Parts: sequence; C-alpha cells; structure tokens
Amino acid sequence: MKVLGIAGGLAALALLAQPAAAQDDHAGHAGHAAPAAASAIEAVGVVRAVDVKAGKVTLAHEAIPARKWPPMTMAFKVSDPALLKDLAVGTKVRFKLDGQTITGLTAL
Ligand SMILES: [Cu+2]
Repeated sequence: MKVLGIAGGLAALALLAQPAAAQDDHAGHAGHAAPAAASAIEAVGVVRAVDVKAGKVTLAHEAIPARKWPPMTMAFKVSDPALLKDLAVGTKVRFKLDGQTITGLTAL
C-alpha cells in the first residue's frame, strides 16, 4: 500500500509544521520573552489570601474569556511556593495559568 504510506507521511508533515504557524495572537503583554505554551493563559487578579505552606493563593480574578470563566474569587495551587514569597494580600497581580495551577505571578 505505497499510496496510503505517502499520504500518511504527508499528513504527519502537515501536523509537524503546524505548531510554528499556530502561535496565538495574544501579544499585548510586554516583558515576556518566551512564548507561553498553548495551554497556558494569563489573567489579572487581586490577592485575597496566601498560604505558602499549602502552596496556594486565593485570587479575586477578572473574567478569563479563554476559559469562559466569569470574574470570581477562588484558590489556586502554585507550581512553586517561592512565587508566593513576599506576596501581600491586596496586591494586584498578573498570573499565568496552566490548567488550574499558577505557573507565574507578577505584582502589577
Ligand atoms: Cu475562577
């Protein structure tokens, strides 16, 4: 089945070629040299509680259209508790979300 073999190879090439072309258009934020992974999104919120021991932060976040989330207050796990160091309640932050885990956090 040579024909099918070639077709399969072309399909695989097309799939390989896609990620480079499929960068999202979310380029409004300065200061981020590395492009975020496709599953990672950014949002803004205000710190309501910090639990360094549990590696959790509670944020009153703005709407996150990419997730179809309305504005709400919720607790997030952080990928690294060091992100929570010196983080004060009431601080407005921009955070990077991968699934339900915060992988980056910057005070605004
Ligand atoms: Cu939420």
